[in-house]
Amino acid sequence: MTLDQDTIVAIATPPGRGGIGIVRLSGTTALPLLLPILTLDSPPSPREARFTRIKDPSTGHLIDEAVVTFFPAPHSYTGEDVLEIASHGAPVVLDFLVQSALEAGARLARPGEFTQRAFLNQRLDLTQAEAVRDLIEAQTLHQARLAAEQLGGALSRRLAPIKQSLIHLIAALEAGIDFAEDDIDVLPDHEILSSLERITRPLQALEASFAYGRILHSGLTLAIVGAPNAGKSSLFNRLLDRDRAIVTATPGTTRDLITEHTAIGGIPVQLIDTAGLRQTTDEAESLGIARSHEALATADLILLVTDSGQPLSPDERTLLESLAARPHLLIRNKVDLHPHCTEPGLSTSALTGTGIEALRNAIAAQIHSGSAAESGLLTNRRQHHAITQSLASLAEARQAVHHRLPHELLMINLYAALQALDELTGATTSGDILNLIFSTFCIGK
Ligand SMILES: Nc1nc2c(ncn2[C@@H]2O[C@H](COP(=O)(O)OP(=O)(O)O)[C@@H](O)[C@H]2O)c(=O)[nH]1
Ligand SMILES: [Mg+2]
Repeated sequence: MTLDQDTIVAIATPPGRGGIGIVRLSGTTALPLLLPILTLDSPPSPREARFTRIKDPSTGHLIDEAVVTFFPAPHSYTGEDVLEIASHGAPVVLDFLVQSALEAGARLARPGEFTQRAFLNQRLDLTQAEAVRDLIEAQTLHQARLAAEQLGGALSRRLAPIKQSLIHLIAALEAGIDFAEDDIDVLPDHEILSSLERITRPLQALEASFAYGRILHSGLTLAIVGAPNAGKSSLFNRLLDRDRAIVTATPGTTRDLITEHTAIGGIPVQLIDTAGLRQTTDEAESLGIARSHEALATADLILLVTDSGQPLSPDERTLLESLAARPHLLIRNKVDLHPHCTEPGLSTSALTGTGIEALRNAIAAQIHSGSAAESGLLTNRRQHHAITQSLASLAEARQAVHHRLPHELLMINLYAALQALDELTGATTSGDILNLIFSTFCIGK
């Protein structure tokens, strides 16, 4: 993918009316293109906010007041000359600015093209470019913080020493191959294997971070299951902070899955209320129960709600045992009726609110468990794919050493492992992958 020389223009603020709207231009003619419609008596100094007026050159009429800021290359977001005009956020004014730039020779920016140029001018690597999108799309402050870390290069920094070790190994082996005739010792196998081990171990840790990074990035699903009348719908409403699901004293009220979104511990959570699990001859209810089982099978986290007034039923015991290997919480609800309940599990009262805060904390703890303040996580499939590819090539490399295959074959695996890491940050990526990534951006970013 190569950089084109066009100057691009787009409205950088969201569609609609606002106090301020910003039009952004990037490219060598970013500044001169719009000078004719501004009333500046001298060109703006670099990175200085300058007050100006916008006029229609054909009539001389004033249209708006604005603040312009000029960021000369290379110290700008894109690495090119960038001009930002902040006018009042009237769509007609913003359109006039864009139209004027187009008539003067700019072209409309494609979605994500500003960030794409930043990448092509090496202002950002690919993981950082993805972080720009994640930051814009963040639903919680926690996600924004994670994206900001990645924008700051957390993942690239974590990767750098691993990549460096791999390059070192390749260089050592290349030297061994090139100078073989000159009697330079090739690396002994055990040293190659221990180098491979030093590269593989941190990559495996990185790969494992995807389980948590994926949840941080996209949120998780939490299914509330249990026997009829245990208080599932009441807890669902409590966690949502509103009366969404119907609550009655009649068992079998909830017959379909009810799904709503909330955030717990800074993570977007898709809450699913389910039909109570029991034997029934009612057709609608049994279809609902089938859906409960599906939700139970696919949820990232399960709340098993039980009545604290009774010991666990045989069905509840079986269900609890089947959840042993999965993230789950056992809830003993209706403690307002049974304040002396000493059964294991989290005591709650969906009626009075007792224990709900503790439940939220327990859910947050489950979500964040085993991920102590790790930074530089893999947060999307593209990144995860690159790491698994690299690990697969390293495993082949290990096999090549074990089978005492010629070093030329080992090298092929090592280069493949390096290339996969390059793709993660975008060092040598094909245009197709790039287009795919940037096309998911919105225009003006
Ligand atoms: N006393 C008391 N009643 C509750 C509590 N949670 C739910 N209930 C009542 O139990 C009945 C069933 O509640 P519901 O949320 O519909 O249970 P579900 O069938 O599991 O969804 C309703 O009459 C609720 O008002 C609680 O913590 N304490
Ligand atoms: Mg219900």
